[in-house]
Amino acid sequence: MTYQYWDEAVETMPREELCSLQVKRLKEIATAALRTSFYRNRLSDAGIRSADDIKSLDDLRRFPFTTKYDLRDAFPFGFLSVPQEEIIRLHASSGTTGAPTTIYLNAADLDRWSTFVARCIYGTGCTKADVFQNMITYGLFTGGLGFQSGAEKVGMMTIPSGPGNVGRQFRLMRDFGTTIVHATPSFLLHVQSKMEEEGFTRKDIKLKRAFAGAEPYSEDTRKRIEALLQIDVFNSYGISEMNGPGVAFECQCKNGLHIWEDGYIVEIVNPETLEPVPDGELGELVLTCLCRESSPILRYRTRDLTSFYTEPCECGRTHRRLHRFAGRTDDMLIINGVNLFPSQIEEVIMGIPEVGNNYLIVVEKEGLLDRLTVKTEVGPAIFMDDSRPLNALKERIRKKLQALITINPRVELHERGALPVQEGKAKRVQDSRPKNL
Ligand code: DLL
Repeated sequence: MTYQYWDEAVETMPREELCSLQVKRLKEIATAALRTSFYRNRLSDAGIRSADDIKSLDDLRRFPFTTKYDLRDAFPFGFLSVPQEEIIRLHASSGTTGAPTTIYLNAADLDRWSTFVARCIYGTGCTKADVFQNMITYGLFTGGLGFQSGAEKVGMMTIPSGPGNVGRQFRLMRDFGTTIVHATPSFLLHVQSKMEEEGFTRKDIKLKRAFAGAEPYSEDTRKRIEALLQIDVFNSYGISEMNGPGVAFECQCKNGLHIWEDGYIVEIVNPETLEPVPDGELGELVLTCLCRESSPILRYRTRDLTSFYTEPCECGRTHRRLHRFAGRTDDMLIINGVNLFPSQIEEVIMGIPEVGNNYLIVVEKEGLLDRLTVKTEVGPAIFMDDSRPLNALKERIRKKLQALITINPRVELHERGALPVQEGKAKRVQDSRPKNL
């Protein structure tokens, strides 16, 4: 296989050189951070008063961690390191819980970000001849505009469709010959399940690839989307505090996400001790953004759980790879004392072909006990008025879940289209238990 690189020299740079580049950039970013009201005192308290106090990457361990709460406390301008007139764009995370967190970009920051996104897109094998339909939310969310500018940099014709209106999505695909789409995996599944109803077949569209991210999903979900739409699906990871998409992406090998180490310093730590975990072990991803000077964020605790691949990738890139995300530290459910990640449930149900494309996890209190119900839609081969196969399927799902998660869940089967669908990130868990009990 021949691999395609956006910037071969950087993507295959020997590790030693890559580390030197990181030190150089860390000095620049620390200099910018020392200009912000948030970091000024914190960094000098840690003994970093100028770039000269940084000699090697080990010095990063002296930097304090930054959390979402810090960003909220310093809202709106505590992280700004340049005069506001230099800023040309702001993005904010959804802020569904509390104040939004905001990042600011100047022209150089924006150019660097779109170059990273272009690198991700190009590395999957796309070229300027492709037609790109961006079915993700635009606006303050980084997915829309972030991918838009990366795709434009690659030179593809881009269709900024945004999410929603499945019929229109298919018409755009057919009329303009869309070859690549970008969406959340849950929206891709929703789009696929509506294809027939909207009067389309696979032959009407030229789709080859999809970029799927912004929310966790299992390997079986990837395979399901690939099989149903007959395309290649590439995992895409990003987080608004680190610009948004373009942080880590799968290459043509589709085997783990390369994280761009010329743009980010990557640590994986034990979320309790905050000490680095041994290579290959699961831990919390901590990122230092080296590519945005106007609102620097250092050692950011993402809450996302992943691990490093220990062996190099076949494609020749030297930037390390992350395993598919296992969930977030704050996503973990504790059900009658058993720890459970929603991704474990998805792993089971998306591997069962008779199960449909949508599901919901419901947790309630029943007396003193927690009760877990897994609601799934059924696939097109299952009919809701035939109770024998329905009951057999229910029992199969229940047993498989119980074997993996050691909790005995209630399983409910629903007709196709009966469970709620979000245009943005899927809301997979409804937890109605009283808090702090
Ligand atoms: O979701 C940025 C993005 C846009 C990524 C488009 C990919 C594509 P936030 O809204 O700040 O930013 O949400 C970031 O989403 O901390 C993860 O918990 C989750 N997440 C993002 N990508 C993945 C992925 C954007 N591929 C949060 N797998 C992160 C698992 C993901 N979780």
